[in-house]
Amino acid sequence: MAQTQIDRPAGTAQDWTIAQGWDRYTAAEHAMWDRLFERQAAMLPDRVAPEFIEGLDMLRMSKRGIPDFEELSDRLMKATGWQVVAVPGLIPDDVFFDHLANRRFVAGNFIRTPDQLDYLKEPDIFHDVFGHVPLLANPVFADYMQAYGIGGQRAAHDGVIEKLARLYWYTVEFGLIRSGDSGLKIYGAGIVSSYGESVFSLDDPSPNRLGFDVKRLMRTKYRIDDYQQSYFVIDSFADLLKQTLDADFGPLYAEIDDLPDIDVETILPTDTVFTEGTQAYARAKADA
Ligand code: HBI
Ligand code: FE
Repeated sequence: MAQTQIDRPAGTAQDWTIAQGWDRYTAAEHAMWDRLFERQAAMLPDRVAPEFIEGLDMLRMSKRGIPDFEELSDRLMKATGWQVVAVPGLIPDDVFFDHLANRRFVAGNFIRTPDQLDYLKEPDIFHDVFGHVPLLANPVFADYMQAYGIGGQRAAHDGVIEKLARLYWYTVEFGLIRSGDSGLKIYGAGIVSSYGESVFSLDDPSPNRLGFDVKRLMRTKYRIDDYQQSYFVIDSFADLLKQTLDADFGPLYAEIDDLPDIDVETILPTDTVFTEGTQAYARAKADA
């Protein structure tokens, strides 16, 4: 996440965007999208926040094949004023924040190959579009993403960007939500786009499931190489937006600046505990 320097590849615009090149996708690439889509669509209805399914429907994402960003942006623009633009891969933090602050979501235009079905290092179009875009059709979540971008633009120095990246990680990428009486649901794009983690994050006894708290999240380390050891549960998207906007980031950093980082599996006395995880999965992996 908090990166030092990436060079802008030839052929990218000043803002790192490129043409999606929808006409260039092969039949095999479209088939890969359909395969991933069908696998997730079959298991998500009981597991995902209803707002995600509403977004999928509103954006007509069940249409076969890799979505065309122009068509997707037309629909999204009508719903919440967001657009989807293509980039070649990870882009520098400041450029990323600038896009979000202007309600543009950046998505990789490439799709994983069959040997990368369940794990890849750089986010591909399935993660970026299937995982992230449906919730951008929700007005409250759409505002949260923009607020994050604006917060990022203000977060000049590195230590602070790291804290902000943790908030993004534990909400936008790996967040859980309490959904009425129906219990915990997933909404984070990293979970929603992952077959294994869609099950693990909700059903496995291994990870902790803890109440959301902005300052706590900003101090919590995270892992990028495997399933999370702790997930954080929000009450609603409105509450997520409110807590972040109220915090206004600035004063918040000062408050937590002297406090130590929190390890991935720690439960604090002040945490709201939905599940105290066994951590059996992570320990078995560590011993292997
Ligand atoms: N670039 N394409 C892309 N996608 C991301 O999710 C992304 C990025 N650059 C930076 C970044 N995320 C994060 O480091 C920020 O949230 C801090
Ligand atoms: Fe992502």
